[in-house]
Amino acid sequence: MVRELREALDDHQFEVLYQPQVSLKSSVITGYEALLRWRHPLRGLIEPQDFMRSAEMSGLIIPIGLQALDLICAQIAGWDDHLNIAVNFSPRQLSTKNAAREILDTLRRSDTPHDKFIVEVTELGVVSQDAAATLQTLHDEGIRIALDDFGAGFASFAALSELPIDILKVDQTLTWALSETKHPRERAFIVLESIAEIAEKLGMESIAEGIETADQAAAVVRAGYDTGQGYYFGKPLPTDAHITAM
Ligand code: G
Ligand code: MN
Repeated sequence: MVRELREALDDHQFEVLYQPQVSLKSSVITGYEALLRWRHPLRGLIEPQDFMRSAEMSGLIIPIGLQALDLICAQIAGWDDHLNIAVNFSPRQLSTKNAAREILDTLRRSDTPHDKFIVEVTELGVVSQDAAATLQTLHDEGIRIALDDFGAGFASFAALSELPIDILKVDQTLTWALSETKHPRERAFIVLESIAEIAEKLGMESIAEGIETADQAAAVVRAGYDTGQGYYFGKPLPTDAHITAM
C-alpha cells in the first residue's frame, strides 16, 4: 500500500469531490466540503477510510495533504466568492513543525481568502500540543476551525474549551439515530438538540452531517442547527459538476 501511495502522489492520482453545505435558515448553499478520493489505476475510486491509516503511519499523509490542498485551491479559484471551502486535515499533518506556514503559503499562492477557508479536524481527543499550536496560528490568521465527527469517537468535550474551535460538526451517526428503529428516537433528538445548544452558547456555528431524508432535515432544523450537509442536499461531486450547476 505504501509503495502504491507513493506512486499515487507522483502520478497525481488523488482527486477531490465537493459536497454542499446548506444554511438551514435560508436554504442557500453557504459552501462546500472538499473530500479526498484516490483514483487507483486498477481498483477504481478509493475512499479515505481505506487508505488513511497507511498514509498516516507512513507519514505520506503530509505530502498527500499538501498536494490535495494545492489542487483544491486551484479548483476553487473560479468559484463565486461568497462560498466557504472546508478542507479536512489529519492530526499528523497538523502536528508537523511547518504545517501552519505551508498551509498559509499555499493559500497565499492561490489568493485563497482566509475568511472563506475552514480547517476540519477530527479526533481531537488525541490531538498533540503541536497540532493545537498549528490550529491557534491558523485561527489567529482568520481561518475558521471546525471540529469534525463530534460526538461519535474520540472527539472530546475538553477540546471545546481548550482549542480555538469556530464550528461544531456533529457526526453523521447521531443524525442517522433520528431514524433508527431499535433505539428511542426522542433520545437521539435530545442528544442532537443539546449539542446544538452547547455550540450556540459557545458562539460556534453548528453543522449536522449525514442528512439523507426530509424527516432528518426537518428534525435538525427543530434541534437548532445552523447548517446541514448530506445526500439529501447533495452528494460529493467533482468541481465542474458544481460550476455547471451554478
Ligand atoms: O469528513 P467526514 O469524516 O465527515 O467525511 C464524511 C464522509 O461521509 C465523506 O466521505 C462523504 O462522502 C460521506 N457522506 C457525506 N454525506 C453523507 C450522507 O448523507 N450519507 C452517507 N452515508 N455518507 C455521507
Ligand atoms: Mn469532514
